Amino acid sequence: MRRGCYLPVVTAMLFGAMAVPAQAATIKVTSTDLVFAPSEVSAKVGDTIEWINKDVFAHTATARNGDFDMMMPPKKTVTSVLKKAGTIEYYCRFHPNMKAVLKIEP
Ligand SMILES: [Cu+2]
Repeated sequence: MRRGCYLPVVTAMLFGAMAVPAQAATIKVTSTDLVFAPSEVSAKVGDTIEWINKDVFAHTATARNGDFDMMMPPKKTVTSVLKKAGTIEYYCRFHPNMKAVLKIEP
């Protein structure tokens, strides 16, 4: 009698697993007083980086190898999904002393 109930539940679980890749994480990088924190982040391809700018001026997260160039308006949060593996040094184009590293595993 309960047999009919199982199939839709199992199907929903399977689709859910496919829609959301396992272990995808959201990692926060905060810019405060001209400093990226944490200054070194380990992530994986598919993870999302949440760039949180707590300063009253704009920053960028600009990869030295050209992989990304995120603009962070003052007091705003922007997100990007990591697409390529590698160890990427990045900096702020407006404040070149702001530097940090993103280690992205495949
Ligand atoms: Cu800056």
